[in-house]
Amino acid sequence: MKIIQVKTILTCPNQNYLFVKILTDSGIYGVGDASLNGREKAVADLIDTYLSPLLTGRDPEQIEDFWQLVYRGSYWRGGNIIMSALCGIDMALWDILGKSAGKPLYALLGGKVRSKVLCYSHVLGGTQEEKIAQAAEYVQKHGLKVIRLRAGLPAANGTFGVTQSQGGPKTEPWNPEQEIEGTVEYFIRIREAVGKQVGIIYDLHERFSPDQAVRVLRKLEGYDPFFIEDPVAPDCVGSLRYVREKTVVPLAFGELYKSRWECLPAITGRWIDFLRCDVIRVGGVTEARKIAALAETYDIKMAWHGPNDVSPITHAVNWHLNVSEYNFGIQEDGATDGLIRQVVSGGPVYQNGYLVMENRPGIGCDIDEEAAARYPFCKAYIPICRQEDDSLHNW
Ligand code: KDG
Ligand code: MG
Repeated sequence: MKIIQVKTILTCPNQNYLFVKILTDSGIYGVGDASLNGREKAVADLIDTYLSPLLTGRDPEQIEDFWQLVYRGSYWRGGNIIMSALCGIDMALWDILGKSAGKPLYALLGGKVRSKVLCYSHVLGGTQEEKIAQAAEYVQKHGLKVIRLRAGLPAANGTFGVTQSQGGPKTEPWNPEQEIEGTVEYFIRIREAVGKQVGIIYDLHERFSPDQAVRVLRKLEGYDPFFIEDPVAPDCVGSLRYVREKTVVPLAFGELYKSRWECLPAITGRWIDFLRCDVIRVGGVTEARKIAALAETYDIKMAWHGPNDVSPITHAVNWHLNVSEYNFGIQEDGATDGLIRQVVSGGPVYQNGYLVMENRPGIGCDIDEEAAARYPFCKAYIPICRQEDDSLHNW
């Protein structure tokens, strides 16, 4: 079998996504997700200009060799743009392998060790009252066992998310003292609303300094968080160690890591309980399974990043990893049931607090290219945060 064409498909069904479709001379094709929120065109250009010519004429089964060719062969290693491009291709190659073997991806990864996937969903809503009502409703209506809250002035409207502001990024305020108080108050109110049986996750989104993070986490210790996500930024490894040494709250970390090597200090130091890498950001299935194996070695559970800015293809890949990896913890399920469902078919669906998926060869998703063309790319930015003195802060 030989690769005859590599296509990039950039589409904006409410939110930009970048897909890769690899066609072979056997008629089998594979699909992958290379979406990188706010920088999609840069990834598409890398694939179209540099990577597609390297793929054409190759045997699609040489997945590891192609991964190494892109990672090491370009000399300039890693980074979000290269790794996202690599992921789109890597996923499509695994999809081709599964389809040609007539097996779902999880079977190629060693087979199922579980039948369904525990997941958590986001509480969105506007005011704190609306969010509290929404949390209780989610639990009741969808049977969710775990819910996720997020940083960003809980009492204010629309302070989190992706904007399609053509002129530039939307600016959101950041006031750490207000946020520390708001986070703790919000968490306690949600705990009271949903009871002890429901797990609560709080995403602090890398915004606090180490000392602020410790203040929040210590206040939350008595309220049984399922885990607290990204209390500090990943740039300074000592920050995470500092936080770990000062709290017993379960910690989840890693959506900004771009490689196995970046994860290593947190894994070997066992500063975290859940590793939350994003499959797209680490270069696809090939790297994801190595990362999961490393985490298993150190008794750390996987909680793959699954926001709504990755497509149902990535949610499906997450699911295949989840059912086949021994050290699975929980799966984030950012809502994927908007317009994107017109473009991508397949992927996991809810069933009473779990994610299940139909048994199909490969990843189990397909792209409707005509539907994708109906939603052309629309430049968008991730918001930024500024403090009261106007200085920029991590969003
Ligand atoms: O594009 C940025 C999002 O992927 C990120 O903000 C989502 O933090 C996130 C999460 O945990 O889902
Ligand atoms: Mg997060």
